[in-house]
Amino acid sequence: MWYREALDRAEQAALLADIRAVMAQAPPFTPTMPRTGKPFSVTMTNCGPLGWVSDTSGYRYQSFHPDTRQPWPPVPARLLRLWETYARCPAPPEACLVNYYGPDARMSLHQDRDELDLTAPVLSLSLGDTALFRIGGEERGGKTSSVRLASGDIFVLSGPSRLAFHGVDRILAGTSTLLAEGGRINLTLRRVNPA
Ligand code: MD3
Ligand code: FE
Repeated sequence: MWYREALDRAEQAALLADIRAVMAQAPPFTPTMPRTGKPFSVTMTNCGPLGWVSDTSGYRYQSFHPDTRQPWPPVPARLLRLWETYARCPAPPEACLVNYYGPDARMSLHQDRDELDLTAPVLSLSLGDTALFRIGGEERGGKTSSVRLASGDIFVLSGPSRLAFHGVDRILAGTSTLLAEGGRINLTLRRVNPA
C-alpha cells in the first residue's frame, strides 16, 4: 500500500526534529558489506529495542550502536502513532532503521529477510528529496516497476509484498527543501521477532 503525501509539511518537520534527536544520541554510521567490507553509500542509524547493522561479520539485529555501544534510543511517540494508524499490526515495532541518502547514494536490489518474523508488515516513511524506488516480485530477475517516493509518503509492505525485491536507483536532488543539507531520510519500522 502506497499512501502518497500522507504527512503534511508540519508533520514532516516534527518527525524530522524527532529523527535529528535520535541521530544526536545514535550518530549515523557507514555500514559495510559482509565478506567484502565495501562501504554502503547510505549511512544508517536506528531507534527502538533492536537495530539493523551490517559489517564484515554479516547482517544482524542488535540492541546497541556498533560504535558507541549504547542502547538505541526509543522510537519517538509520533512514529509509534503512525505505525498504529498505517501498519494494522497489533504488536509494536521493534526496530526503526534510519537510512540517510546523500545526492549520490543508492541501494541495490535486495530482499529484507533478516527478521525472524517475515509475516509482520514493514512501514517505510520518506523525508526530503524524492527517491526513484524500484520494486519487483519475490524472485530476483523478475519484472520490476519504478515509483517516485516523495517526502511525506508512507509505503506499507505486507503479505506477499513483504518479500519483494526492492532498491533505490537514485535520489532526485533538489526536489525537497525539508532537509537543509539536501538528500533523503527513509525510516523503516519493523518487527523482528514473532509477537
Ligand atoms: C519492500 N530501504 O532499509 S523503503 C531498507 O528507501 C530499504 O531506504 C529503502 O530497502 C529506502 O531495507 C526502501 C521501502 C521498503 C522497505 C522495506 C521493504 C520496501 C520494502 C521490505 C520488503 C519489501
Ligand atoms: Fe529493504
